[in-house]
Amino acid sequence: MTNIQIDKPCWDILWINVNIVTMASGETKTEREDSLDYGIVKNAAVAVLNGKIAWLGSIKDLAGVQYSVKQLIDGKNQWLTPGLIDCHTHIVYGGNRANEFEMRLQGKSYEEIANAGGGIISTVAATRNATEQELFESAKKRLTALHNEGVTSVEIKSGYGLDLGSETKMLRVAKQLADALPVTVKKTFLGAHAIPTEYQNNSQGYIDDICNNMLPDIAAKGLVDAVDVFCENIGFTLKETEQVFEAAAKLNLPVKIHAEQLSNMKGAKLAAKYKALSADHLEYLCEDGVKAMSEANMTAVLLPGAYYFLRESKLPPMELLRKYKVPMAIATDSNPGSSPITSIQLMLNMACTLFKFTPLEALAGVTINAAKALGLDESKGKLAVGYDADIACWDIEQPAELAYQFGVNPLTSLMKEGRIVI
Ligand code: DI6
Ligand code: FE
Repeated sequence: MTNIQIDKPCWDILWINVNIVTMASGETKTEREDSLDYGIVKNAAVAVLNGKIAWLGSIKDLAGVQYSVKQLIDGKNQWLTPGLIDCHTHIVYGGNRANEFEMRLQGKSYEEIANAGGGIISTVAATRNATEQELFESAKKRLTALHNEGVTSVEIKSGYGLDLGSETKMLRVAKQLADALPVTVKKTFLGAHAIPTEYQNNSQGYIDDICNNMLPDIAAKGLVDAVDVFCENIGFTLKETEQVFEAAAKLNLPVKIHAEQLSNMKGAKLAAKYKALSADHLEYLCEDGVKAMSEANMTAVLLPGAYYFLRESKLPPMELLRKYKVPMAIATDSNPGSSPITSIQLMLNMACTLFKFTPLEALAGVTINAAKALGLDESKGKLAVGYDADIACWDIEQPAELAYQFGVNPLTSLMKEGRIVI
């Protein structure tokens, strides 16, 4: 009798003695979409080849597999999750706004400070004055802090330059960060974040500049993955938002929106018309908007750090988002004004304590659903064969611990596209 010769794979790395949280659930596509599950496999193994997950499953099933491997990692019964994804940040900026924090505690509101020329505009001045190197150095510290907590992908928005040169400078820094650290960076153009002083009382002039000049130029340089607008009573109107979305559509760029953070402007519904990747903040979102988001297959990005730091009291409509099965992501919104926070682990905790997420929903919010908010859900956000080997290893006894406690960092190792980076 002759043995059938099977080409046995030679894996780069094999994790053994691990418990895995795949975040992949259900047998059929419909089930997968409708149910959220940790997708736990205890006593598991994960094989990595060419930066991708090549095999995963129970160690028992591994016995029936023919393989060889270059490097074996003993996970010592720790837990693996997908690398975490912070899908909404503004980490590139000059200066800080501790002075405004002090003013708020003396009784001024965030809107009052913004209307008096502080707020976003004060960070714009500091960002314009900063050199590219200075912006890079300060943002690198923030990105390193996120990375040290298990983050392997991040979104970075522009929006503190508000002119062609300065917005380009910010997005170039975002690109340099991707080269400097083992983190995937998605770059979002947020030129429509505030009206710069040059265009005071001429918001239409600024929108025209964005649509006809800034966005096409920056997109041509390959510095934009998506386009965002701050649609708000202290930001841009629905009509202005739509003009920016039209300009993005012409360039085939996906859109996102800051909507319903301080008031209900129906921004999420408008974004649904443009099949936006996500609508973000959403405390004031109404049922109409939730329905529209659900129909457009959008992700809701909720930002507990901004809610906490601004001492807001209106909660996002969690029950409606659940009812209409809108995937919910969470993110740091890391920025100098409303969320000077660079801890994704704190967001996991706050999503539960402030927004009533379950620990499972919170973890989905920084993995599978965060990937969807960035259009990365075909390659990142879960542990599955063919997906990128972005893997975080945690010294915990159960996955709920990731949201339950805060302060001691349980991350023991981090893999980025097949490479151990921590
Ligand atoms: N929403 C926010 O929470 C941040 N930007 C935005 O559009 C605030 C930005 C800032 O205050 O600097
Ligand atoms: Fe934001």
